[in-house]
Amino acid sequence: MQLNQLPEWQALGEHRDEIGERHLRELFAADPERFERLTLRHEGLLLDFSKNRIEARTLELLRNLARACDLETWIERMFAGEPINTTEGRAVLHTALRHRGDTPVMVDGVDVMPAVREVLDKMRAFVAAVHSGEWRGHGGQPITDVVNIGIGGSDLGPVMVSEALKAYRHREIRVHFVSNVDGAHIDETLAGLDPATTLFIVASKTFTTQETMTNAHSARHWLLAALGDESAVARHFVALSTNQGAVESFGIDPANMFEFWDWVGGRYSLWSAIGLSIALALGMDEFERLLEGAAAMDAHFRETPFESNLPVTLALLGIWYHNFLGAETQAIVPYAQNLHRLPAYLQQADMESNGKTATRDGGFVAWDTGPVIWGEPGTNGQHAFFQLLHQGTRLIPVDFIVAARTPYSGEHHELLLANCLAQSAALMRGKTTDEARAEMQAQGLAADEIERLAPHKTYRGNQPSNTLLFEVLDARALGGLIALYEHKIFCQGIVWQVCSFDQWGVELGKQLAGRLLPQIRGAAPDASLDASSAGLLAQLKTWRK
Ligand code: G6Q
Repeated sequence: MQLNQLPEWQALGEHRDEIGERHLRELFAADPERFERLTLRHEGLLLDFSKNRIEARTLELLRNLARACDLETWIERMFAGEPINTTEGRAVLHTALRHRGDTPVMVDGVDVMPAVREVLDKMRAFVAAVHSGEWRGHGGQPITDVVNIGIGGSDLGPVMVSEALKAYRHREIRVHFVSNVDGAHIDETLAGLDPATTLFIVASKTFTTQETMTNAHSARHWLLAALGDESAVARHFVALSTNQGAVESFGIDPANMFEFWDWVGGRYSLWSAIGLSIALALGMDEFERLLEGAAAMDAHFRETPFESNLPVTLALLGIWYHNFLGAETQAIVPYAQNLHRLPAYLQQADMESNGKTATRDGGFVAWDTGPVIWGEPGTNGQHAFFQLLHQGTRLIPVDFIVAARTPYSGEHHELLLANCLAQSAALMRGKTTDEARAEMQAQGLAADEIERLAPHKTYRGNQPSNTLLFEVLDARALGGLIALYEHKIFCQGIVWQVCSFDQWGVELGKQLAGRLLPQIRGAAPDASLDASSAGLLAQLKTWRK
């Protein structure tokens, strides 16, 4: 049945009309136990969702909707390895990559766990060899720098995690990431490196991605120009891929290929061999702790009733805002500088998964799907876009992410914590015009000045947020955090009736780039080009002469 025809959907619409714009201040004043009732815990994570525009009844209705959408069955179908990526005919089993213990995980009647463990063992041995200096470059020198060449899912997860956990990094090895086909990225990265001590990881599930292959060939050229011997490639290049034939054609020894499988989607692949750069940056033990944290979140997601299930709760809150209260975006604001790539990572995870209009059964949606995800670390965001959150016209739910303890300076951390708590409180409470007036009176301002400034000093408040408070954001906790968002996105995709696991929307641009490239290189213009593209091409040709 169409989602918006479900009685559970319609009940939510009626409920929205009933509770209207009830202010969060009122909701807190009416219930002294609101915090206790609207918090959930999992390991060293406390999710405070009390600053949301919801009442007990809202949650009940949202859970009814999730049940009407068969969410429980879909969760089981994913974990059981069913081909729920229907447009590509694949299972969706990133959870198998972090599965612990001896129980099998079956895909098409085959237990995938022995192969998963074999690749983890191979990664462990390789990381140890690089870290100990046993793995040497062509000239016999140990490796000092690793360059991961990949894009999208073969880049964003590894960069985000390596940055997030850099307090725990391996001090001897520097890890760099090159993704953009813009020559600036690879040229600037290689400029500071020594070919004799540099190892390249070519990370590409398909091993056909234009940007990655172009960068990999440039890296190969740079290496061979310095070392002058084709056989150097074997000591300076490894591959992470599902495509052994293409890896061999590039000249990489299959012994130096770390395999993964088509049931691992690109944006869910940091848990696979694609995480090799993370393991080299931090050590294999840290990488395994990341997997363990994700596995613990998987177990929580699979086994916990909706009432206390963290991913389900976050997903349903999002549905409330995006489908019933008109919010179009979701801000992700980590109060942790090292999580500076988390918003970009979640942008891909969420927007590539749920930015869809086709329904699973081949129709089109008549409701909003994936929100725009954006954000920056606090406190920096406070000095930039928070003005709009506090006094703009839009409803923007915010996820605040912060840890009680960090390995960094304590005094700075106290300030960071105070700011994080202050922002969510300010967004929730706001400041009435009367309160603004009273403040100015206390400051001794003249009456006409008070009236002139009062509107500008008024904050409407009622801006919702979640706070994800961690005891500490180490590898285990980060693994759990990423899995939490993965599952949140999964739940929303199920409710919105889209296929969250494909990304057909990125193909059209690739096709057009393929047609335009020969014209950029000098071929005659294609008469079927639209006037804007033809005009831009003509100007480019003049300026590039
Ligand atoms: C993610 C997408 C996409 C993909 C890149 C890189 O889910 O599939 O971001 O990861 O296009 O693809 P390759 O790993 O095949 O180079």
